[in-house]
Parts: sequence; C-alpha cells; structure tokens
Amino acid sequence: MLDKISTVVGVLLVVFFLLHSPAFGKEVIHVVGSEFSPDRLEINTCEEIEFINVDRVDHQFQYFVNGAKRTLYLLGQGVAGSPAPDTRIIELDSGTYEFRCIPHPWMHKLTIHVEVDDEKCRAERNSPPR
Ligand SMILES: [Cu+2]
Repeated sequence: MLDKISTVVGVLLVVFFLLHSPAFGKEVIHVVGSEFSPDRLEINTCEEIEFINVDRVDHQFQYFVNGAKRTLYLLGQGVAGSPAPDTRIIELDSGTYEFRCIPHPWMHKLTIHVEVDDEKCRAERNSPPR
C-alpha cells in the first residue's frame, strides 16, 4: 500500500516538474508598428516561438504547414479590455515558414527557419529544473 502511494506521489512529482519546467529556448517575436521584430528567425525544433502584439490593431498571420493553411490571430493591445499585449506561443517542425499578415499585405513577411531536432536542446528542455 505504502509502495503504491509513494509510486503515485513520485509520478505526480515528475509530471509536476515536466509541466513547470521553463520553456527552453523560447524565441520572442514582437509585432510593433506593423513590423515583425525580428523578421527572420533561425531556431531548433525544440524551441517555442512566442508572438507578442504590442500594436493597437489586430493582426492575422497566415502560414503553411505541409501545405495546410494556418492562421494566427493576435488582438490589438487594449482591444480585449486588458492592457496586456496579446500573445500566442507556437511550435514548428523543421522547415522554413513564411508568415504574412492578411489584413495588412504591406507588412514585410516574417521568415522562420527551423533546424532539425537538437537532442541536447530537447534534453535540457525536458529535464526538471535544478
Ligand atoms: Cu497585420
């Protein structure tokens, strides 16, 4: 009985640490003045990409994953009633992706190049915090 309880507690602890481990190598892209900053990113597959829209207008970014259209909506700052900028976190498989804003075709595109899986990067990301 005690064995089972300690096993359950152990599993819960591992799950807790996995869920709360800091995202390793999270790259941030700000959208400011209808520009991507930066507008080019080279990352590894284990890294997350966080979009932060500090503009007061909504943006709607379109990109393609294996030929399938994906859309990323970001509300303008203050639009949703919260003063905090709208953010989205995505992950991408290896490849090159181009993001274009549908309502603002004059915006320069964002290019993200994702390199193949980096074992070391992934191992660090999945290890519990020290
Ligand atoms: Cu836009």
